[in-house]
Amino acid sequence: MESSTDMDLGDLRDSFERNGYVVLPSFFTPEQVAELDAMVDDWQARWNELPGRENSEYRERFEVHLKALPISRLPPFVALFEHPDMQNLTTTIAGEGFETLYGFAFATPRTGGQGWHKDSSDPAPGMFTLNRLVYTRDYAPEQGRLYVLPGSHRYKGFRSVGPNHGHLDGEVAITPTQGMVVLVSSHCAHRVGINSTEHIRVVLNSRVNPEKVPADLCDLPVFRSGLWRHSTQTYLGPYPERNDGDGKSVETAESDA
Ligand SMILES: O=C(O)CCC(=O)C(=O)O
Ligand SMILES: [Fe+2]
Repeated sequence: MESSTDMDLGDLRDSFERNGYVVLPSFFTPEQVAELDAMVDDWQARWNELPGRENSEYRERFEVHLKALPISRLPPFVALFEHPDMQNLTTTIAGEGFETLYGFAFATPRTGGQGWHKDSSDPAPGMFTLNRLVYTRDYAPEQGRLYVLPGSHRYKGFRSVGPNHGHLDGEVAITPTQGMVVLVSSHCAHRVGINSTEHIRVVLNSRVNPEKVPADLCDLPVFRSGLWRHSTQTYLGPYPERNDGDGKSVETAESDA
């Protein structure tokens, strides 16, 4: 895993521009995430009564299964993402004048996960929403690693069609640990591995936009198996083009080994 803890902020920005994501293990201390971490146990205990389940077509097509818990107004969530270190980090990647959008806790139970996707489908440089992911505890790989595809933010969609949870050449697997922050461009392909344990896996995500990026950029995510519109909950069909971003078709498919 590429660790960015020791990088200075300029290197961090370069790494994000090159790869589409950065990983910062132990960005927060256990104490800083303790209050939010206690909520994970509470959600586990009350799982069946929690709202936030996904649309069933969305779940089946893209093999995304989770509950999106709206906790972004809770004081410990706000405090975490407004921490000066987080603000500084955010400014480094998204620039001064970034706009805070919305936040969730995404919880995946047994059989849950998220198939390969980009949260936005516009490939223009700088046209991204920043996913600011925070994990409040160590997770076993079997609870679902985060997979990212370095450099995929620089071309449209996916270079091949294939299984939602298939292996892609060049993928990087990240096992979440307590206090880890991962910043992922909405246009960098990522997936969450299927949870094969009885224990839920929770990620906190607070999204921000660089200045001038439309607030609804993530209304049109692109999955490896097609396009979706969140606002109308509709499937828009398979992704129309397979290319390298220069309009040339790509011959070499990613493997599904
Ligand atoms: O759960 C994760 O590690 C990634 C979450 C994700 O894909 C997202 O919030 O856009
Ligand atoms: Fe995502």
